[in-house]
This record gives sequence, C-alpha cells and structure tokens, in this order.
Amino acid sequence: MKPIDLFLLIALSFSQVQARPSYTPVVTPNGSTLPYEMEGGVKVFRLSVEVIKHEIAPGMVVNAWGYNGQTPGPTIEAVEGDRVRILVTNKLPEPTAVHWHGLLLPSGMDGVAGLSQRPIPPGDTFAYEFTLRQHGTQMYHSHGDEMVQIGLGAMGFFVIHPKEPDHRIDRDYAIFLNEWFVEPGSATPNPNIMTDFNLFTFNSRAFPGTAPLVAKSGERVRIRLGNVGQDSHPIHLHGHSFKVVATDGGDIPSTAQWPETTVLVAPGQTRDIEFVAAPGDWAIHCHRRHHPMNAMGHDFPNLLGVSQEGLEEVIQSQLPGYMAMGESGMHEMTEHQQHMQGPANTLPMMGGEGPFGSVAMGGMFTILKVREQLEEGQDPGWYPNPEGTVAESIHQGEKSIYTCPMHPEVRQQQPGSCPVCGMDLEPETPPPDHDH
Ligand SMILES: [Cu+2]
Repeated sequence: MKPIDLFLLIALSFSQVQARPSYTPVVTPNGSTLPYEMEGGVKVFRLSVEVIKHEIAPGMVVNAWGYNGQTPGPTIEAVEGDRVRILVTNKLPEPTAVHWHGLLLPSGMDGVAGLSQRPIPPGDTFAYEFTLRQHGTQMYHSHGDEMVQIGLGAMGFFVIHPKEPDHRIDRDYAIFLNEWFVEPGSATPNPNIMTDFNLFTFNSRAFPGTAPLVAKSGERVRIRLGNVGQDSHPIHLHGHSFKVVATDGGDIPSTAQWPETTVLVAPGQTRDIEFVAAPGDWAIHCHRRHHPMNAMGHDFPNLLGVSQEGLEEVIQSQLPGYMAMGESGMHEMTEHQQHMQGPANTLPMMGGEGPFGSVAMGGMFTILKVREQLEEGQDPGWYPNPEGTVAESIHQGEKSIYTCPMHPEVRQQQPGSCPVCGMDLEPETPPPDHDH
C-alpha cells in the first residue's frame, strides 16, 4: 500500500468513527464519553449493562451494576436531528430495559420493561433507534427492577447538543448525583435501604476520590447535574453566581432565569447551570450537611458538650484502644483516621487533604479550579492566592507552641507529628486577645 493510500484510509476511518464535533464536548469527571460508529447515516452506540467492580474512592471498591464497566455509564453525546441506534446487551443475571429519560421518541422505544417492550433477557441484545427531536441534558437508566439496578449504579447521561447553539460554552461538565448504602466492612450496596444512606457520590465517586473541574478565568462554564436517586440534592457552588439555564424539559428562556448559588436537583430531574469562572479553588458540594460526608453511624448518643473526663481509662480496661470523642465536635476524627484502623473497605467519614490541612469533607464534594492559565489535561495544583488574600490569625508571627491533642506532654516550637501517636501537632491556643 502506498503511503498516500494509507493516509486516505486512516483519514477515512477517522471520519467514519468520529468527525470533529461542532460543539464543546462534555467532560464527565471520573467518567467517559461513549464512542459511536456511523452506519448509513445513523450514529450507532453500544451499551452493555453488567456487574462491575467500582472504586468509590481509593480504599473502597463496591460490587456495582453499570454500563460498559462504569457507573455512571459513559455519556452519550449527539446533536439535535441525529438518527441514533443504541444496541443494549444485557449481561446482568436478570432482565432489564433502558429508558431514555426525557427524550421525545416513539412509545415503543421508551424502554419501560413490560409496558413499552419485552424485557431484555440476560444474554440478549436489543436495538433502540430514534431521531433526536430536541436538545438538552437527558439521562438513560434501567427501567426493569429499578430499585436494584439503578440502586447499584445503572444510569448515565444522554446529552443532545443544539444544531445551532445560541451562545458558546467553553467548558461543559456533567455530574450524576447518587446515594448508596454499603454496610461498613462489606462491598455490595444494599438497594433495600429507603432513607438512611451512608455514601453520597458525584459520578459514583466520593471525595477525596472526585476529580476536580477546571476552567480558565472568564470562561463560560456549564455544569449539567442529573439525579435518578432517592434524595434531592441542593448543589452549592462557592464564589460564583450562576443561572439555571435548562432542565430535562428544555431551555429556560433567559427572561425566566434568576441568579442562584444553590440548585436543588430532585430525583428524576436534570439541571444545567452556567456561570463565568472566577479565579480560585472553589468548593462545589451538596448542601445537605450529611451528604458531603462518608459512611457514619447514626445511632450514637450526642456527646457534644458532655464531659468524658476519666471515661476513656475506664472503657479502655475493657476495650483496649478506645478513644473518647465527640465532646468538642468531630474535627478530631480527621486526625484519628490517620492512625486508627477503620472497618475494611470503608471510607473515613471525612478527609481529603488541602493546602492548609484536612478539608474535613467526603461524599458529594469536589473542587472547581479556575486559573489564568491551564495545562490542559493536568491538575493545576492548589490556587496560588495573591498575597494578603488569605484569612490568617491575628497572632501570626508571634511564637506558638505545638502540642499533641492526645499527648499534652509533647511540646515543640515547630509544627510536626507526635512521636508517640503520629497525630498532627496543633498550635496551642494563643493567649486571650490582648489590646492590638
Ligand atoms: Cu445531597
């Protein structure tokens, strides 16, 4: 084969698979986009629903049900007017069907097992085919034994870009919200749980396992949020005012949009928000207080403000290693998890190291990193705050003594870790404010 033929063949095969898109491609943090092939003018996608091993965050792997080895399944991306064919292979041990949530399509393609089609038996492949008559953030999810199949992760985004966008988006992100119950020490999520979940995820990952979102200062950013879970999630973005520009029902006219910092995403909804990125490291998280947390027990007595003096020694005589905690809050937990062994395959309640120590967060929490310059595909690290723009102690510069919260006899003039237990030393509380 002559080089020119080879070149033509490569060029042809690329154009067959994926022409350069007319839109800014969606990025699904910790996820991926589903490739397609062109067959006679039809975009053909392949999904396989199966039992998978899924890492929620380093240190925790669960037995999930997902698409193409992932939860959420890969994001399907297409353009209004496209004809699509989706071949769904069922590798689950029970029948399934895939519902194309929010899509306008023929009733028989709607994917409700028993109502709109025969269920897909294990081992079989069904073809769904329809023309995309709308644009927006849609979803796909199992619609056969939903409680188990969605509960274990069988869901994904179906994003349809407008044929003629009315404005440009520089960064386009998609985040699926979900909640799980995984008994500490076990690995299979319990789909029977109705309310008291213990793990809350963005794209099926819990902080510190969530990948950051990045943007350059001044860029227009869209974040698409989807939810087919049990709980509604008020998603809050720090440092910005945004507008909710679309739902799974379509675009919201600009005259009907109002500014927000938190958007509530209920089960069965998608919400698209847009804003102009401002420089910094900005938290984005669910604002329900237990949702940016990892597994915790909920049946403990409330010890806040209760003196536990002397209790530790008494209990330790029966239960070696016991530590009295909770008297002055839970921050101490983030210190102990560095040297205490928790149940197997269970994430600490909160953690994640930031540039100033523990972030004391878990679950539905990630970071939007906005910079003047970005190396695409690389984590830009921590925000270099301009001088004089970081909150600091009014006693800064004065000599401080660092001590161990567990071993008060350890005292030194530099920060470090305790030679006895390894915990981070903490600055001794400065003397009461003197007249500055
Ligand atoms: Cu939440």
